[in-house]
Amino acid sequence: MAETAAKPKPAPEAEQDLTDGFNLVIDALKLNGLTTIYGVPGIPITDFGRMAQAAGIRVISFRHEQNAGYAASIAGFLTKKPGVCLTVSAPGFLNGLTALAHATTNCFPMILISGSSEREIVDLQQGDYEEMDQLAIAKPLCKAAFRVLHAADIGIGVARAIRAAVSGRPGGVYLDLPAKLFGQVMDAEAGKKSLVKVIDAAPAQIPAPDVIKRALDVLKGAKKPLIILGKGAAYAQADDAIRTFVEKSGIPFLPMSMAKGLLPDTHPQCAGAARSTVLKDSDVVMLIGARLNWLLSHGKGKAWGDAPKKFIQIDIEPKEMDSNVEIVAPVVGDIGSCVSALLQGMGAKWPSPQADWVNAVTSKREENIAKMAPRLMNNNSPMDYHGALGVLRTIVKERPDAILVNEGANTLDLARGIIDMYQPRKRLDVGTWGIMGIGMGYAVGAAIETGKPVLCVEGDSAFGFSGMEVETICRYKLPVCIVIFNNDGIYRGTDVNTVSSDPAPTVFVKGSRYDKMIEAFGGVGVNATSPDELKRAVNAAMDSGKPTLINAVLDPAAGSESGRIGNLNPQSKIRKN
Ligand code: ADP
Ligand code: TZD
Ligand code: MG
Repeated sequence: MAETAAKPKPAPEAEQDLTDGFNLVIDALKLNGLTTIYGVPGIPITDFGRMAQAAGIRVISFRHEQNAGYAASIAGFLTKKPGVCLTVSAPGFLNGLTALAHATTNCFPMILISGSSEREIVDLQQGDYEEMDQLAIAKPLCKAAFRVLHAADIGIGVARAIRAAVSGRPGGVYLDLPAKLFGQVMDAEAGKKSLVKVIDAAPAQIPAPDVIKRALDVLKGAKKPLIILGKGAAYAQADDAIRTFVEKSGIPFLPMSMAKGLLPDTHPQCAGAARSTVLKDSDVVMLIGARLNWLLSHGKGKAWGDAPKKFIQIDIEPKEMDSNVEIVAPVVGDIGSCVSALLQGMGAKWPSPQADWVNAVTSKREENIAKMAPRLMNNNSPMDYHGALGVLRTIVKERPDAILVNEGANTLDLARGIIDMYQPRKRLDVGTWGIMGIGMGYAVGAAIETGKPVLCVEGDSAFGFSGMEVETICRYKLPVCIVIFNNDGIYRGTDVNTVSSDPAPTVFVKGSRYDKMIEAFGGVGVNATSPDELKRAVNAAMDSGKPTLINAVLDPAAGSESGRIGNLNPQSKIRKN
């Protein structure tokens, strides 16, 4: 009888333990310690997100891929491991691509993983769902781009992506995973063996002794030396070596924006408040993880004065040397190894720089700080930038481990100058491109990666680029306090269009209440009209850790066009109106 008959023996392949593309990608990421994914779900990666979450990967789901990408990029900067962003094909991929290019430009390690459509259809351009040759489009915008077609190659694909992202000069890597790959099945044991745990992903690059000697000789010959610390120095996490080197040398140092806090801005050698003086008057400049790009006026011209200058540069990228001016002592290697070698080469005694130079820098700095001080204490309502930033400056001083995210024009330039930083990698901002839109992505990434409270100081325009992610911040209950410097527009809220009823291109709805936005998602909204109110609201937010958005009402006339970079803003001399 049927029910008593012995069951047929299962076919050998059914007994076999199987895995597939979904599982292999998850296993490959986990094996390499990549345990957070920032992204937006959809075909073909919806199930992947669920499975990754079930496998213990933290999956942070955003409202727009660009913000997920920025979160991944800043995760890379903060951790030295590639931040992972996951998107769907064509439009999702393109949304993430801006962030991938941004990561590459800023030298942050990041991997953008995008699902893609069927190769056979894409290559014949037959109109597949979300058809796009993503690999070809990504290639010129990142450091490396790979596609995996066989499940057995997933381990190698992920390993190559990791290595490309973090070795040498860090940057963005694109990994293309076609929909069909996820479902490909293979033997579980063979799958496991195919995975690669990347060993020594970012090998130390040690400079030769003669290179170190050359650099120290130039430094020793200086009368007015200057050290410039860039975000590469912050990224390198060689904090102790850098601090010891700077202090032992006695040389004034100038931190670039995201290098602020590597040594405290209140350090006696900090020349942040004497920037124009040290650029102009120095005779030897040592760059540590900073490029001579537009942010440093390319190392020449008016900002650098007429006196001849010698440049020493420490960078992991050999091609960076002589990119703008001659580098008389190139030191190619990783900052940790280079600075340690310099320290060793300095020996037990190193001559301090000449007292008149150090004193000149110190007195300029004290003078500028004293000039600024009274402006920071005003309690004007509506607020101006100085009144509002004065209270935020004190709050950051009292909470030095909080992370500051900052974007805007005036809001950026003035906050950078006014808010002192005390610890490394606490200031995250618009970076090399001066990009608007990093705000909420960075806030989420920083909160997730560090568990620290995050204070975002945002221009009202800047905030608008990523504002919808306040829902994400509320959904994940992140300790993020957003302060919007609301001056009714881009640079100022006072422009008027005299020829039609349309508003001028730089202004927004007057008196907007951004604080209401976060209330829609259960967060705390506050409207602050004076520095006192602002201070109370920020402190309450930082104490409670509750997602908070403070609409800081600024005088619409307070800002200036393009903030501090008005010199880059072309203006017509033959305007008709
Ligand atoms: P900033 O904008 O702060 O001036 P940049 O982004 O222009 O800084 O420069 C950062 C530099 O640091 C890049 O040229 C990059 O190659 C370099 N860099 C990044 N990480 C390291 C590292 N670990 N060792 C040496 N150089 C590094
Ligand atoms: N788009 C992108 C992606 N990046 C940009 N930098 C810009 C546009 C141009 N832009 C700036 O350079 S600053 C800025 C824009 C639109 C906004 C400035 O207004 P804000 O700040 O409200 O953020 P302030 O305090 O009013 O100056
Ligand atoms: Mg504004």
